[in-house]
Amino acid sequence: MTRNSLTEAPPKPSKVEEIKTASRQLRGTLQEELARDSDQFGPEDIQLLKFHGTYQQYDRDTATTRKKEGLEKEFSFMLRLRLPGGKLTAAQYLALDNLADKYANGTLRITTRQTIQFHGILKRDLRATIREVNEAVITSFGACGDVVRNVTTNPAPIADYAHRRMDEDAALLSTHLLPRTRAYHDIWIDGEKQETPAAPVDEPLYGEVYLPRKFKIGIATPDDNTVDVLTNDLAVIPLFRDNTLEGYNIAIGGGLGTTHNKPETYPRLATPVAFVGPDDLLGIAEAVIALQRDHGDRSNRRHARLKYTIDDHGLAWVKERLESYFGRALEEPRPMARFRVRDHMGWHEQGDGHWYLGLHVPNGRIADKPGWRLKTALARLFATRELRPIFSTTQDFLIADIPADKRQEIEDFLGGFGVMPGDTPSRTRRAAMACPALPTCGLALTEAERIQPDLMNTLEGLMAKHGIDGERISVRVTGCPNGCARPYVGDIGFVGRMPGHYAIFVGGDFEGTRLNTKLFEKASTESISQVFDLLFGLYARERRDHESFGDFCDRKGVDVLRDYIASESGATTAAHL
Ligand code: SRM
Ligand code: SF4
Repeated sequence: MTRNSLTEAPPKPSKVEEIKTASRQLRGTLQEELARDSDQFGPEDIQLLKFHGTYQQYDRDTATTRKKEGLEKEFSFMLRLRLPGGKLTAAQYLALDNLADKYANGTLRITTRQTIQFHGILKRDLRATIREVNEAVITSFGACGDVVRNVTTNPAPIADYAHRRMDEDAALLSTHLLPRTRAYHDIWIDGEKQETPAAPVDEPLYGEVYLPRKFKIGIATPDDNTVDVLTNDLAVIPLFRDNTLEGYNIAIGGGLGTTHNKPETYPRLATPVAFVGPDDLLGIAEAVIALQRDHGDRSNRRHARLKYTIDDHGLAWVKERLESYFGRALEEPRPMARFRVRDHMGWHEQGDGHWYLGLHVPNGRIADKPGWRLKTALARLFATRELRPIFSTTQDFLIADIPADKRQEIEDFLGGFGVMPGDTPSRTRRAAMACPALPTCGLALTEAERIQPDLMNTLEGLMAKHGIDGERISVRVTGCPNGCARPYVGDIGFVGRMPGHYAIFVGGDFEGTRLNTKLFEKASTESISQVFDLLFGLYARERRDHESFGDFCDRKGVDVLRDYIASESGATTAAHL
């Protein structure tokens, strides 16, 4: 739906656009607010805080009771960091571990974009936390907000050219695409010392109002699509041959956020549009960003991602504009192999005489629990040995650079804290993800992280009952349709609908190349077990050789599966759905 510029007035920019415009390059009144004795920020500054990597949240577990008692909500802040490719040093990890205890809720949360979030920071500690993050040579700037977010790539520390190059590209894009404003530095790092108002700096890429919406970049080879690269606004797919980089296939317009009952919002996988040479990565990234900056919808934030810009204008129009921003004709995307996803859990050789160990971290929450003191174990491990931490886009942790002869010692060390790398959970459990949802996420309609262990127990029990427990099925749970744990590309997606009820999606693929389809709009948690008892039973009986659960559901189609469930379960399940 392109607008006729001669006859129609331009649509009114959204409120957030007005806030950005008036913000003096993302400053707003953050500096003044920080000096104020209060536990929260005003509504306009809350929007600007996001660009600085932090969200104002409140404890949703206590809010209702406190309201009844006439008390205010308990406000605190989530702080997200920017760690391209999930890579950091041991010293940096130790600094973050320390900050989790000093200012946050004592946990570190690995995100689905392979970085870290702290939860529970009080306003009075926010500046100190950000300063100390900065002292560890890490930034939270641009981890959220309408800019390029953390760039994701393959987590594996394999000592070959392809992996090194992908890490370098992630770091290069991340640094090059950071906003230039000095607001972050002035507010959080220099803080009170600043006396004269800062002069505006040039923002050559983002301009005065930054992007219409968040913008995500992922890098992956077809050989290992752990990052679900096609869910990004800009998917970079390097093609290597004989240890040289031929160039990059470029796909654009991935994005998953939707809104219940608004069919005009939808998940979308990125469409391949071009192939560019090894030296053209920054050029093509800037071209795609400029296209979205100039043509993205700034009036409606639910319609502001690149995926809608592409679908509204059509691919031919988009390609033409892209070529003009890029400055020359674009080559068609080159053929590439079928996508695969490798399992990074357990022990793997790096190719340089060292090994890496992948540890599954349920929902990415690095914490100490009775009998499983992962947080302490990791802190002591990195404090006493020359090893390297890495976060994955599956919310897991890799320990890199382990000498071959130290493997047993590392296992024994971790075992002392109840962390048993040998005890790898099932292939399905290792691939499971859930978003934080309640109690921190202000948008959550249901639980996700907190119900995921029970849900996985149920599903694993049913898989064992039907003799399919050796299968690898991806299960992703979110507390609302925004899709933070990428539920629309898993074999199975549970998407929070209303308390105790989830929309169920099936038929995606493990490789992240096919969206799944909604099977039920609103299933109660009790009915989930009955639905999957029937589905797994059917799959065990009727699957073809080597057919995955996602492929099976896709082949059958949701209408057939729904009819089958209705006929087998009669009124019982239907009543709960
Ligand atoms: Fe997300 C908003 C958590 C990855 C789509 N996301 C949020 C907020 C900040 C809620 C809010 O706006 O108030 C959540 C904070 C919860 C909390 O308590 O911490 C939140 N998103 C997360 C994380 C932590 C989930 C996780 O389990 O790890 C992930 C952090 C990634 C990072 O490090 O940058 C996270 N979010 C994603 C992904 C997956 C991805 O990028 O690979 C998606 C789907 C892909 C996409 O962007 O389309 C995603 N988050 C959203 C959306 C919907 C965007 C849209 O286009 O409609 C929102 C809501 C919004 O932006 O308005 C959102
Ligand atoms: Fe919050 Fe929804 Fe994202 Fe979950 S999917 S973290 S509930 S915004």
